Amino acid sequence: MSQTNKIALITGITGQDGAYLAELLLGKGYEVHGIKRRSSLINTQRIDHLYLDPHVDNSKFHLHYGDLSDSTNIIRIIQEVQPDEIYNLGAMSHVKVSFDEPEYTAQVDGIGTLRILEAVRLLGLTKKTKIYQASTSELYGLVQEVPQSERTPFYPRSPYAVAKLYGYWITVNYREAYDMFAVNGILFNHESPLRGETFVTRKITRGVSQIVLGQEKKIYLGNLDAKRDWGHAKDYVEAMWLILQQEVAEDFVIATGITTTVREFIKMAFAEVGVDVDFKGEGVEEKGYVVACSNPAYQLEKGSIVVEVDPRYFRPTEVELLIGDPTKAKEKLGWKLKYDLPALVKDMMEADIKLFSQKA
Ligand code: NDP
Ligand code: GDR
Repeated sequence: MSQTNKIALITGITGQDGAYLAELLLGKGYEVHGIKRRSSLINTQRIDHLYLDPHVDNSKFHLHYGDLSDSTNIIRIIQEVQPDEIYNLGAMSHVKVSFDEPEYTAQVDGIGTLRILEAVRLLGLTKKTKIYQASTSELYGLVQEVPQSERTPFYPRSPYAVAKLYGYWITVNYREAYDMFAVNGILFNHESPLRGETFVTRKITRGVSQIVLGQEKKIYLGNLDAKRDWGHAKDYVEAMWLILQQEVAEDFVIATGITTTVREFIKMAFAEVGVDVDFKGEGVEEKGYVVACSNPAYQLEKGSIVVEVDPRYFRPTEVELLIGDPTKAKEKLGWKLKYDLPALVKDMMEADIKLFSQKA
């Protein structure tokens, strides 16, 4: 692998994507700086393995306290770091929670993006620093067309998506107004063993693991009909990097091109550990039950209910169907997927079975 002496700054470094991206860039020889929020408990579990004692010479990984709601620290950190590349991954990223915290979400996900762009402009770094904005398939919201591409119109359906719509357009505007290398990756859902515990895939792989290990009886979920285009976060951070290595600043859709219901994901997760699950009933009465368990390690009774619908997880406005068209990314970036959905489910299930076996 070719080595570089570039400097990258990552907001949201303590999150799923931040952790994988930091690892990827360190592997390429980058000096990596990350912005982390102060929290009352340590929140660096996903990146602890990358962190060397800062007192040791030649450490290429540095963390700075900061917050996207505070322009002054953003300006100060960018001035200190003088990054070649900024990856703006920091966000209040939970769609359902954004209905409870709409103003905060707008501040961080929308205006936070402006703070990064404006800091780069004010510091005179427009020719030096390339900026990646973490845009999202949630921008498409209410279905206008499928599959969704760079040309599909947006129709956001949550305070999160509306805030990200501002982030998308302000990035395009700064690119056009100031000739900055500022680009959007419109990423469809991507998951991994590092996925936050309250997103649906991780909630399922954790729940299934706890159920088969006898630690829980059921998983309570919301809309089982929702369809998502799920990929692996490791593949998606590779795309972020490729997008910033281009000569021309352009926006890209990153997706697998395959969509699957939440219900099907549940079946796949149970099947991974040898449990056949099916569903019966309609709407809030729908239940998932065990048809058969072929794994002698687990004692699951045939007919036992393992999934129930709880309306508390429904959203006031839902995004029913996402399916992305990654043609442009494949052709222009040469981006390739290493994980398909079965490989993703396998990776997540193996990690969660291991995690909860240790807790037993
Ligand atoms: P996570 O929720 O795992 O991580 C979000 C990161 O943002 C965390 O490091 C979090 O810090 C940080 N953060 C939250 N609020 C602030 C703030 N006020 N100031 C600074 N940092 C903050 O998200 P992902 O890693 O999954 O996603 C990365 C980005 O990509 C997000 O912007 C998300 O909206 C977007 N995205 C994600 C997709 C996905 O499927 N994963 C798809 C498309 C877009 P802390 O650890 O302290 O909470
Ligand atoms: P999403 O991801 O909203 O697509 O946003 P999430 O995993 O939260 O929901 C996906 C779909 O599953 C349905 N669902 C549930 N969701 C959660 N969280 N919990 C449940 O119990 C549950 N039951 C059913 C949801 O209604 C939804 O339809 C993610 C985030 O990472 C965003 O930051 C990112 O921009 C988008 O993906 C692309």
